[in-house]
Amino acid sequence: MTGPRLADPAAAGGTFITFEGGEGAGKSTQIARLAATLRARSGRPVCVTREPGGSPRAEEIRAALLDGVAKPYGPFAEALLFSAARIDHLDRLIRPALRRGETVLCDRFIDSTRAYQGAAGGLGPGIVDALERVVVGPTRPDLTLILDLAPESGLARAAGRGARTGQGADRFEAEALDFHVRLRESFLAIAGAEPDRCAVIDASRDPDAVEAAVRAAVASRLPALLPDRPAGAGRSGDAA
Ligand code: T5A
Repeated sequence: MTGPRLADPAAAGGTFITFEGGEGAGKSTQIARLAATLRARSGRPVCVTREPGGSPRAEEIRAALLDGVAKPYGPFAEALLFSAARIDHLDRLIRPALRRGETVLCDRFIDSTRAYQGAAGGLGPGIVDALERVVVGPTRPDLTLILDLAPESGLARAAGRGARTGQGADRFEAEALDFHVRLRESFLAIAGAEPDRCAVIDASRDPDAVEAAVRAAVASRLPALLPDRPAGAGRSGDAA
């Protein structure tokens, strides 16, 4: 067990890391890089997943949410749908992987509900907290990396990718700039309120520099995951 979730019986042995931030902050890019590093160096299996989604049923809910199907019903209904997807994701993928001792890297989790439906969407903190308690329970991240970037830059990156792939803005990318400004403030406030769990990463730099900052945060917060030398390497020469 590398993290502080000893109270969570579902987590025995595993480590749960989440990536958070605004649109186009570079989470997917950095998760792929960290997964490759951890696979090479930690000696533990790594499970990469995302929210909304991550399990077949949750992926179906994701498609509806990103198409804006739930938008007319308001942030509470959207939060309930994100929660329904999260319940399935936790039960089918995250908790079993943690029980097997895997390192789970998840692109977005509870902080996105706090920021998108809560702070930016207007859903009261009482409801957000209550949903978290009943949906997530003790399965909390050991470490949350918050990729911080000016919303204008993140939206431009997302738009650039959309132009290359032919995909238009999704339901949340299409929100007005002040929504994205509130998101950024909310993620920074979460990091300020929970410094033991969260590390803020400056995501405005080039991908290699961001990767180095992510690695440094993981190495300092969860040193068992990033030993100085790859797991199993150089055992015969350890005394040297
Ligand atoms: N949501 C989610 C809620 O409202 N409530 C919730 O509870 C949850 C869980 C998910 C949406 O759902 C919302 C939030 C989201 O709006 P999504 O498609 O998964 O939708 O959206 P994002 O998580 O924002 O994913 P993106 O792919 O848009 O952003 P990423 O993963 O942060 O960025 P990434 O790595 O794909 O990079 C975007 C582009 O920038 C480039 C990449 O090559 C890519 O083209 N890039 C960089 N360019 C310059 N410098 C760097 N350092 C770069 N890093 C990446």
